[in-house]
Order: sequence, then structure tokens, then C-alpha cells
Amino acid sequence: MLCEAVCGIVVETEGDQMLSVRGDSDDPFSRGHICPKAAALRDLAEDPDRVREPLRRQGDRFVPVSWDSALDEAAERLAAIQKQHGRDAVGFYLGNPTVHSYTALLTAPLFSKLLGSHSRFSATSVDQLPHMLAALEMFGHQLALPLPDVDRTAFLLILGANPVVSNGSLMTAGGIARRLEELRARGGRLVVVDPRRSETAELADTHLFIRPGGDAYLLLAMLHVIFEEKLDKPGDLTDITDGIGTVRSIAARFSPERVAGRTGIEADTLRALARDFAGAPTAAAYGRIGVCTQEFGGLASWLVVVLNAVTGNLDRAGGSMFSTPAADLVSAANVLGERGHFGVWKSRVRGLKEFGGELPVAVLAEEIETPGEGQIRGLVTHAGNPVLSTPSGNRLSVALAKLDFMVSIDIYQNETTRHANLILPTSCGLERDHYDLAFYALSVRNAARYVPAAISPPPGVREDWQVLLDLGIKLHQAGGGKRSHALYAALLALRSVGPRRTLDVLLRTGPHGKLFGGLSLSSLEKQPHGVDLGPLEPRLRDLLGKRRIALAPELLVADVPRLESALQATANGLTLIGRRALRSNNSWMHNSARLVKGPVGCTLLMHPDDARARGLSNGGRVRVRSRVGEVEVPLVISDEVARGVVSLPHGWGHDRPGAALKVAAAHAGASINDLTDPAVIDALSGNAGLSGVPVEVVAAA
Ligand SMILES: Nc1nc2c(c(=O)[nH]1)N[C@H]1C(S)=C(S)[C@@H](COP(=O)(O)OP(=O)(O)OC[C@H]3O[C@@H](n4cnc5c(=O)[nH]c(N)nc54)[C@H](O)[C@@H]3O)O[C@H]1N2
Ligand SMILES: Nc1nc2c(c(=O)[nH]1)N[C@H]1C(S)=C(S)[C@@H](COP(=O)(O)OP(=O)(O)OC[C@H]3O[C@@H](n4cnc5c(=O)[nH]c(N)nc54)[C@H](O)[C@@H]3O)O[C@H]1N2
Ligand SMILES: [Mo]
Repeated sequence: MLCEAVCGIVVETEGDQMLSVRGDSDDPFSRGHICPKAAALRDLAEDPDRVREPLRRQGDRFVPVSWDSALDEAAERLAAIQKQHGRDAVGFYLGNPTVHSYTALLTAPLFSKLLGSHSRFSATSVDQLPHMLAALEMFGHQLALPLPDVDRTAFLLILGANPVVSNGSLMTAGGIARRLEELRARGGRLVVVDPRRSETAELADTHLFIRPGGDAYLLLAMLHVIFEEKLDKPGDLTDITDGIGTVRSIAARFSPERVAGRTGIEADTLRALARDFAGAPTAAAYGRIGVCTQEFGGLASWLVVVLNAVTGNLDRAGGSMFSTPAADLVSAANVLGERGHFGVWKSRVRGLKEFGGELPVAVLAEEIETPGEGQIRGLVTHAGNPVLSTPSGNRLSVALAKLDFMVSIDIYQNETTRHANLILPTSCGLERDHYDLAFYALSVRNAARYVPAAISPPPGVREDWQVLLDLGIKLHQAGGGKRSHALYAALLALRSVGPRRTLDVLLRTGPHGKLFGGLSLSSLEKQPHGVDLGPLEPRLRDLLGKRRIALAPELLVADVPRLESALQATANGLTLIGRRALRSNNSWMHNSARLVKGPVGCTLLMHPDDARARGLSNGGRVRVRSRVGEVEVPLVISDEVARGVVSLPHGWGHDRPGAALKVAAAHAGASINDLTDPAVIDALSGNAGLSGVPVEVVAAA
């Protein structure tokens, strides 16, 4: 519902009153695990600040309007912009919670197609885009994302992820701390590479402090040692793998001695890590946000997969595997020929490449600001808060205020949606039925669960899919969008049968549909604790079809010189990285009193030596300054961050006028994305470089 770990919960209700939320110990996958966000589901339902009926902005106030007039106005205004200025003049931003709603996942792409605009954006380009690009280039499918087989591996190498807090990402694994403890209890080893001694690093056998952005160098140095010492082990896939020679010759240039300075890790340590990883009976390297939201995100994401492949760990038990989900979007997309694409068109102002039909969100503000044909004048947001979640949010905020028209499908009047002319509210959390369509495809064990809504939604809201489809249908009727009758008919058809039918078809035709007497929506409904579909099984050959594995795709190889030339760059000053906390979920759950109570969440962490050098004291307020902005926050001095590194969580900064979140405003904090720089991207993929921002820190006046 709001987390990739998909933990089973038991909700006790009396009518539409929720009495309690607890972990479901009968869930075979999450085994009773729960975190504070689950309890906060109740706060979402009961939050007096939720938007519970469509709102229309009049000056700086919002007033309630009927659904009919809201949808009509939205469609007419958007259609008028498209008719006058072209279809690209209306942008569309899809936020993260979209992925947590199967009904939105199954309808948003259709709305997007009907809108027919190249100005499409999502949270993908402040998140996992580099991983998807590596998958597209190596396996020919943007969603063919390998997962660490946590439950069976003998050696887990985690780079730039903190699953003990985040609950795991692109790795669905409820109760991950227990799984990591089980790994160690069976004699396995856990190594964490992170510029901060994270909660996950605390559980590890070894934690290596890395200089931000150093992962690609570290991975190449490991490969260097593996080839030099002939530790590479061709696995079962050798006959369908191309490019190993190219990888070998690239790695030859990156000895541990050469990259030690840039990674901040001694050559001997890098050598030992390579030997241990390659020598383990099974091993899995797993990299997440810390390796992809940085300047070399594409390369680092690619090299993680290469390391797994070269050591014979790709697609084998205990290594790095692919799930076989009950509703298999990868296979379905294969059948439809929709595997993803890159660089088919480019952004108007800066010329950045599209990926999978979306432009990097780092260009959103400039595309609104810059006059000319194709300038964005209208915007639709769905479940997104880009003012707090994308680089230079303050600048984006100014840009949003200049739009001719904006409509936000959202549950809150917040930092982003306050700029909308109309806010269209949907149900959320426990108010709707639920199947984790996206996350079972990323699950470290095959599983499935479908649950009905636990409570009724507020009477004035609608379901996300209804709003998306109705807006699309009305847009077409108003003469906007792509003038395709087939698309319009598809929207009408989906509107009348609903996305539940689509889910049922996916389940019935999926890999588990014919087994177990045929999995379907109704068979899942009878098993509300979920069904276990067994451990991961090798399936890459099946996913590839007739294609081969490209271990050294040209696009990635061509980016290596950029990495090599950056080797000389010396670090002076401080480098800013992000952080997540258990009681926080991106930018939108700070209105839960249960989550924000206790110690202040939005603090800057700094190493004692760096604080001393600047005469800063613990608890004092500091001013953090980057090329694009500055914020003021309290300082916490701690050796959990490496020297030269400071860490600030994202998702804060709730003091903007016009947002209507009382609890969040009382715990406002400041937004790290007022410091992150839209000019700093992974030049290969276009993903935002959120981690590794150069900053100065001084005492606040
Ligand atoms: N409680 C909570 N859970 C969440 C979320 C949340 O906001 N709160 N957000 C959800 C979402 S949308 C996502 S995508 C996932 C993300 O899941 P994770 O990727 O596990 O997220 P983080 O906790 O940000 O972990 C990233 C780690 O990378 C480190 N890091 C930063 N820069 C570098 C670098 O250059 N190299 C290396 N090696 N490490 C680096 C950081 O110190 C941090 O420990 O979490 C999800 N789960
Ligand atoms: N500096 C820095 N920036 C980051 C990150 C980082 O680690 N560091 N992490 C990045 C990552 S991984 C992500 S995924 C993005 C997230 O970026 P976004 O998706 O833009 O932002 P969220 O904070 O997830 O905001 C979600 C929005 O959806 C609304 N919402 C919640 N539930 C529902 C629902 O059920 N229906 C509808 N219609 N609306 C709903 C909320 O009110 C809120 O407006 O942030 C990114 N930004
Ligand atoms: Mo994310």
C-alpha cells in the first residue's frame, strides 16, 4: 500500500472505524513483521487534513466543487492548451505512490497515451532509472531487474542501500533485518558499502566507508582483481553471454591502487573484498538508491550486474535472480513488444534523452520556464510531490506558479498541489483493494496476495483509476489529447469493466495461473494471508527469449571515459548525501503525529573532525549552502558519517505557504532538494544526481 516490503497486516475494524493494525504472523512471506508506517495507515484514513472532495483554487484559497464540474473544467482547460500550443504543452508527472496501487498502475499508462504528450515525467528519474537502463541494455527489457537471493546466498554485498530502514527497494523482502540475521546465522557474510554507518551497516560483518559516487570505481577494481587472479567463474549462461572480453579490458585499467584515493578504500581492502566475493560458494551484489542517484549511476548499476555475472552468480540460487511473479508484467510486455526504449526523443531545452517514454524530471522546471514551441503550460500530477522530491524544488515551485493550468490527483493540499487549479482526491491505503503488482515482480521469494479494502473511503473521493480514466475520456471529448479513436475506446472499455478484470487476466495467464489449480483473483481472495509460490528459480533464458546477454553494452562502455577522467577530481569541502528514517516515507507522511513525534527528524549529520574544523557544536543550527540554494537545520555531530560527508534526509520542508498540513507544518524541517542541483545528473541516463552534492556548512546567524 505504501511500502515495497508488502508485509501482511491484520486490521481490526468496527464498521469503518479502525481499531488496530498489527503484523500478520500467518503471512508466509513477511511472517508478522511490521514497521511504524503500517500503524500510520490509520492516520491517513483519519487525517482531518486529507482532501475529501474536489477543490478549486480561487486566489489563494481552495473551495469545494462537484466532481462533474471539476472534471469538465480540467478537461476543457487542458484540451484548450493542447489545441492552441500542441500536445506537448501539457505535462504529466507520476509520483511514487502510483506504483503502490495496482489500479493506478494499470490505468495511468492508458491516460498517458491518450494525453499524447512527450512532456512526461515520473519519480523514476530521481530513483531507479539507471537500474532500468542497465536492464534494458543488458537483457533487452527495462523491467528485467535482478534481485539478490537473500534467503539462500552465502555472501551479500550491499552498496548504497539501507534496507533495515527502507525495508528494501527493488528487493521486496518483508522483515529484512531478520533475513539478514538468518544469513549470518547460517555462516554467510554481509558487507555494506556506504558513506554512512547505516542501520544496515550496523548489522554487517564489514562496513566500508566509501566516498560518495565512488561505486563504479570500486566495482571495476573488484573486477580487475577477479580477472587478474583468474577468479572469474563462467556460469550456466556463458553460451548466451557476449562482451566479457570488453569488460575484462575495461577493468584492466582500474586497479585497486588507482582507485583507492577516489573510493576512500585502501587497495588491499578492495583486493580482499574481490577475493572474498568471488570465492564465496554463492554471492549476490545488490545496489540501490546510493548507487543510482549519483553522477555515475548508470555505470554503477551496470557493474553490479556484471560483478554477479562474472562470478557465475547471475540467475542461480544464492546469487542474483529474477522473480517469477503471478502477474508477470515482463512477460506480458514481451508479448506486446513493449520492452522499453531510450533516446527516441530528447528534451526540448537541454536535449536529455527520454527513457521508456519519460523525460528526466531534472528538466521539468526549465521546460516550464523556457518560452518557445513545446513549452509546458499545463500540468497533471498524479500522486507526486516534485517540489519536495526533485532537484531544486524551490525553483520548480516558482515555475509551477506560472503555469496556465494545473490539476493534481492527490490526497493532500501540499507543497506541490497548492499550485494546482484543481485537486482531485482519491481513496488511499486501506480504503481500496490491493495487489502488489509491481513488487511481487521484485520479490526475493515468489508470493501473491490480494486483499479487499478494509474500510470505506470518504464519500467525496473517487478511486484513482476512475479519476484517471474519466479525465482522459473527458479530455478526448473536449478535443484534446491524441485524436485516436482506438485509445478512446480502450479508455471507455476499461472504465466500464475496471482494472480488477485486467488483474484477473494477468493472474490467470501468468506463470502460476495454470499451476496450483489455476491462480486467479477469486482463488487469491480465498487466501487473504497470501500464498507462497516458492523460492526464486532460474529464468533468465526464458525472459530473454532469443536474445543474448550483453555484458558490455555499447552505450555503457561509451560512458567509461567520463568515469576515467573524473578519477582525477579531488574532493575539497563537504559532500552532501541523503538519508531515510523508519518514521518517514518520502515527503508525504509527516502529517501523522505518530510518525513525527520524538526526536527531530530533519537534522544534518557531520563528522566530529569536520565540525571541529568549522567551530560547530552539536545541536546548533547550521546553514547548508550549495550552488542552487541554502537551508537551515540543526546539526548532529556523529562519526557515523565519513569525514567530508554530511547527510540530510529528504522529504522535509513543510513550511511553504498554501499547503494545508498542520502536523507537518509544526515539524517542517527543510528540504534537501532546495540544495540538489538539476544541472547535476548522471550524464548517461539523465537520472538526477541527488547524492554527492558539494556544499558549505556554516553556523546559522
Ligand atoms: N522508512 C522509509 N522507507 C522507505 C522510504 C522512505 O522514505 N522511508 N522510501 C522508499 C523508496 S521510494 C525507496 S526508492 C527506497 C530506497 O531504499 P534504499 O536505497 O535502501 O534507501 P536509503 O535508505 O536512502 O539508502 C541509500 C543509502 O545509500 C547511501 N549512499 C549515499 N550516497 C552513496 C554513494 O555514493 N555510494 C554508496 N555506496 N552509498 C551511498 C546512503 O548513505 C544510504 O544509506 O526506500 C523506500 N522505503
Ligand atoms: N534528495 C533526495 N530526493 C529524493 C530521494 C532521495 O533519496 N533524496 N528519493 C527519491 C525517490 S526514491 C522517490 S520514489 C521520490 C518520490 O517522489 P514523489 O513521488 O514525487 O513524492 P512523494 O513524496 O512520494 O509524494 C507522493 C505524493 O502522492 C500523494 N499520495 C499519497 N498516496 C496517494 C494515493 O494513494 N493516491 C494519490 N492520488 N496520491 C497519493 C501524496 O500526498 C504526495 O503528494 O523522491 C525522490 N527524491
Ligand atoms: Mo523511490
